[in-house]
Amino acid sequence: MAPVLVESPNEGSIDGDLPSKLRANQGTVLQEKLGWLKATPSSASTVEIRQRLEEDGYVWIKGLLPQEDVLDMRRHFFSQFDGTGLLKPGTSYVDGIYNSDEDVSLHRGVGGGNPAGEAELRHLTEAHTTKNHPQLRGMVRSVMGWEEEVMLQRTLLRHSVPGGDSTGIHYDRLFLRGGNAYFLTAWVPVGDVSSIGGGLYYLADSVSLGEAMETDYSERAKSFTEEEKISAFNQSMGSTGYLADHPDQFAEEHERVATKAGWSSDRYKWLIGDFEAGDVVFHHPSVIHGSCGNDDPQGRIRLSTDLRFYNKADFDQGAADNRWTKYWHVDDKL
Ligand SMILES: O=C(O)CCC(=O)C(=O)O
Ligand SMILES: [Fe+2]
Repeated sequence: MAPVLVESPNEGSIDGDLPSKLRANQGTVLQEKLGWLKATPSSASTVEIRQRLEEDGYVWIKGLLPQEDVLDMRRHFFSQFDGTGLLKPGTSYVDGIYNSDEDVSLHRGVGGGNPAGEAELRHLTEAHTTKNHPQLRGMVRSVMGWEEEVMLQRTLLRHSVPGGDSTGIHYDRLFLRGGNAYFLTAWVPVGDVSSIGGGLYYLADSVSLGEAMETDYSERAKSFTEEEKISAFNQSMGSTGYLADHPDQFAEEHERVATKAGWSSDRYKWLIGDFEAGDVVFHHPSVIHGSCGNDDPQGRIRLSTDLRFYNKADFDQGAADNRWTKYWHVDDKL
């Protein structure tokens, strides 16, 4: 699909023109169902940041990490793809511009399918330098009020190329049912990501809906084996573990639970943002989200990482999902 050209507000604000539509795999979301995510400055008080996370299910913190550190990682990541045809010839690593002569299906990364092979898999898991950033770790502790945090080793680095598939709609608990403790996700764009450039989009006010879906699932899963109960890929889920590929399909296929939870068809608003290098979005285990198709007007590859944190006290008591304490692998079925 040709890129949709829009004036990008790139201010991380709720103002600015929304794109006329958003692509998400086989579906599109029209402007009337779109809205802007709220942005919070990194100087906001802990009380305010906690309030955003509690009320909205996410808190998008502007400029938490020094931009140069994030851009160094982007530069390093793409420098490892020399000879793979991924980048447009003559462009720089840090820009990460996709070589549109390439067959999209060869460069799906983790965000839009599986990596092309072992070499790419190695690049995806090794080139990871923001995860131990002190500002990031400090923010996790202060938002959550934890003395010490544990980051799960299964950290993902996902690149999604223009025209490729995007991450289906889900809430994170679906994939981390192997522990009851609260965990916090940090989604870190590694480079700027425009509002139609493949970033995350969230269903507004959806924590309670995610929780209702999980309760409904537990009832349906009563007769499953213990192993099946915690798997997102069990007999009651799709083959990908996601709830849906795109927003309309989500609303149609989950209407029964949504109606029971008091949702009417006009309530669905999908929130997007113009993310910049240095921003971090933290989110709740039950907030419903996915990533949109990458139609970036400049052809930039969306690169991001997503990290999961538990309170060390919970972790030590065995209340975390220990299936995620190993590096990601293409066959790990998580
Ligand atoms: O980056 C993506 O495509 C998906 C990330 C995600 O779902 C998350 O951070 O929880
Ligand atoms: Fe997620």
